[in-house]
Amino acid sequence: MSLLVCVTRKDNTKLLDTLNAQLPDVDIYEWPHCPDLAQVEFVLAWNAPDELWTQLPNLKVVQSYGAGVDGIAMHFLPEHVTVTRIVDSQLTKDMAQYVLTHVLAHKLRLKQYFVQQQQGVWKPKRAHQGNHVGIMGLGELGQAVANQLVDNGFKVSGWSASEKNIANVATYASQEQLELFLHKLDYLVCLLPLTKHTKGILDKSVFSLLPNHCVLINVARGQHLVEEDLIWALDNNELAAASLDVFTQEPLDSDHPFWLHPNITITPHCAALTSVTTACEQIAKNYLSLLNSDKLTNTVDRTKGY
Ligand code: NDP
Ligand code: OXD
Repeated sequence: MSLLVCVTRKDNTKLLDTLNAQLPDVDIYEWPHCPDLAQVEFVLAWNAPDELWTQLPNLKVVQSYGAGVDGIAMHFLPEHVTVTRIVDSQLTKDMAQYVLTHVLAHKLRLKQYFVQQQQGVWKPKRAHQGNHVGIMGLGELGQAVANQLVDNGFKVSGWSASEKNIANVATYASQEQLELFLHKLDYLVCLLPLTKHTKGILDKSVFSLLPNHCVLINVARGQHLVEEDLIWALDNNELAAASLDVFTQEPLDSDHPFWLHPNITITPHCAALTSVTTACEQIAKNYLSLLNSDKLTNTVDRTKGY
């Protein structure tokens, strides 16, 4: 049995060194350099190409090299294949701090003062008063973000597929309660997984239900957002601003209109980065669990797709 690493668009030197150190007796290969794909039972994947999944007759486990599993084309995988993902307390803390920072940056008008500084303009204004943050997705990350915001004095609402009960958070569930969830928000944070139900969810219809001073923070996936609808909403005063960490195409094209839009803040998919060290501990543990026929950790519900 061997372990195949198919992590694309990243430098995998440290990942492979750490994995080899954690699993010294295991044959670890990096796609596409694998002498016998029939020996592969465990794949570590990130943005793996579709053609990989049809070449692995003995595949048993696909481990995502991140919290999201949308880069694994699950419809190619036989039903018995288990999919797992990274759940890491540091990643969760990083996400909570990223969202708090972007809410506060807007509230305190930091972008505006940055522009004023470049122009030598002295023009103080009171901070934005809106205090109500709505979070789409109340999973590992959404709940941590909710708690961080509550701890910092914000009024927090959350929306998820199933009902939740979270202290000091007003919760809404399912499509029926989406409008109710949206209509009084000052900030909308997207922390949904990317599935066929959530693709394109951040569109004109959602923006038109939000107050027009609302700020969008998308830290989930670029494909949640209909990009032209965001530009339309910002240019027509349907939304005040957006902080975007994720994009349909990454890296973002150098001529993309988001770069120069005065009301968009861009970060390069760095809100919460996978730590090689903690990820490798989880990967090694899951690999050994497969070897010993033990239960794997952080498995995904394949019927739900997250
Ligand atoms: P989880 O799977 O733990 O949580 C997902 C949440 O979304 C759940 O509360 C779920 O509801 C809810 N949800 C799913 N589908 C729907 C739907 N159709 N309608 C309403 N709610 C829905 O995910 P995580 O919190 O761990 O991560 C969320 C996403 O964040 C990842 O999938 C990834 O894309 C992104 N991410 C981004 C990073 C970055 O650096 N920018 C870093 C890490 C992750 P329920 O609880 O009822 O099932
Ligand atoms: C993840 C990410 O899903 O970094 O872990 O986006």
